[in-house]
Amino acid sequence: MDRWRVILHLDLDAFYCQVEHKRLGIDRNVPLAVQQWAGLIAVNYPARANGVGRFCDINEAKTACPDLRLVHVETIGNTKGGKVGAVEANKGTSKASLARYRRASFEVINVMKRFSDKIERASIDEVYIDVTALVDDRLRRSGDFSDGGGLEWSESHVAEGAALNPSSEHDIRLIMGAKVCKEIRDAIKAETEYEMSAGISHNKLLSKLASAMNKPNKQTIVPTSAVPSLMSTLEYKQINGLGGKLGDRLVQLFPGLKTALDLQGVPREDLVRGLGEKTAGWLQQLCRGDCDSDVKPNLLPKSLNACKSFPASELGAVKKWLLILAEELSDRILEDHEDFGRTPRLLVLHARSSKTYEQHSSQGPMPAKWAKERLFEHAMRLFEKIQGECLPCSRLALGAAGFVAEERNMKKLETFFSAAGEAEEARPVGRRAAIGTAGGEAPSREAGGGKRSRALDAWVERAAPAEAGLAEGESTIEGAPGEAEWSVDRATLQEINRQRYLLDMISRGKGTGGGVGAPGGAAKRKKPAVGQSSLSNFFTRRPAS
Ligand code: DCP
Repeated sequence: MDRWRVILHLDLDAFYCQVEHKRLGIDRNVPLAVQQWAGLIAVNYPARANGVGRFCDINEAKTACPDLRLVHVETIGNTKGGKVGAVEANKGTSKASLARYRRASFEVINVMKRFSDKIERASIDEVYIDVTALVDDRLRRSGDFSDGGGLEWSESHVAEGAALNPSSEHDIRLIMGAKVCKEIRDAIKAETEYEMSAGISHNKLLSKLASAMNKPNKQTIVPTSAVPSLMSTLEYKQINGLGGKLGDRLVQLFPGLKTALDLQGVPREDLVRGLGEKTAGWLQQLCRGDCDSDVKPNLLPKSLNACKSFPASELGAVKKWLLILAEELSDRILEDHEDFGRTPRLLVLHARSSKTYEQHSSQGPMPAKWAKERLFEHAMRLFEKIQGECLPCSRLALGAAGFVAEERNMKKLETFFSAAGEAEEARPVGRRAAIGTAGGEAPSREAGGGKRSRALDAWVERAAPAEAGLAEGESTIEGAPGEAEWSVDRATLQEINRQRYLLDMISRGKGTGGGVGAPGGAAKRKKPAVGQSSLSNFFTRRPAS
């Protein structure tokens, strides 16, 4: 285990409930739950104390806690006389919209960005932050902690049964990480009102386990000395990645084993026989509390999606849902454009057949205008191509992908990504570390001028559609299509990849101009120099709508 790293996992407590408390001005001590149709999807801690849980139906919840305030998630749709608008929640005619929770999530991220530029959004309400470099800086500036003197961790819990050793340099790093974590949580509380629980450890696996140990609104440190006892009680299915199909396979292969420690005892050859060499090695590491996965900065979503599942439906109902999905996607594209100045080049449709349960996909150029009517027309054309295979249909997902930045909006993106770097620069000992989207490996920092241009060309040439962000949906879209199915031409894909490269450079704090990578200092930003002419053509060459 790399015990030099310090990784935080922050998780908003009863997130949707907090958003509704703030939006509606409801006191936080009032029991509250967020409802979606007949079920509860979020329950606040006062309601939990009264026996309300996500498993309750509305009547059970009301019986257990008569004072419970129920707030329905925002809904979108409900076509009336051809018009679309948000009206009464009705599962048959409308869909849930997460817009207000997504906005709240970005408010929180905006505060976090001031502290670190290595932030990975794991879901709408949880992030990993790699604060290793910040901890280095703080320790360097704060002097010698070799005797642990002056370091305080009373604001943090420590995993049960473990103790911090103030003369261990690794534990000192975690204590400093805990101080940073508390600062981040305090700033978020002060600026957004939202409360979070957090975990502090040396890797993503342990910090995620830690953040759940003392909820709500508390933080927990897991030092390596806690790992043996933690693994002896931890049900392996609770480990990130072992809850789903792989977990089921493990139950099948090794019935009777429950904890991570139990799995540690399985001979390697048995693991290899059942799961293959690679998975077996990875699993053995996980069961020892080890995980070398990096925090992958991913603040710019690669695609925007609107999805809906419904009972088996014929064409009439599919049209109705597509109109509603088009409305939601239109809002999301406009909001994204406002925030980041990007333009999606592809419209992607996934539809699931209720007969075969297979998902089919179809995609084409994004219309130039993003009004819901235009998206709907284009989506219908995409659906017509695959309707033979997916009618009756039980699920639709409409997505925007293949984003490019308009030249005039590059600045907007640079500003978005430079927030963390500039905050650091303002401090006496600054640091500008890499930040990136979760894209492919872009050419190295040292590359400059013509060298970088050649590196760019090579990278573009290598890039497959997946690297253009085309095949990766948000978690709501499964089964992304393969390369052969993409109906856009190779030139468009190459341009999208070229754009991805530029965005990647910007998002890594390298700017787009010749001053990129000046050692030890902020990147000077000039107008894009790389691929300038083809980019200019590209900006003016919008697809026909
Ligand atoms: N959510 C949802 N459907 C689910 C589970 C959750 O829509 N089946 C939403 C509502 C939650 C949010 O996602 O507020 C985050 O989910 P979490 O599992 O993190 O739970 P909470 O944040 O609500 O509570 P906790 O404090 O236990 O993390």
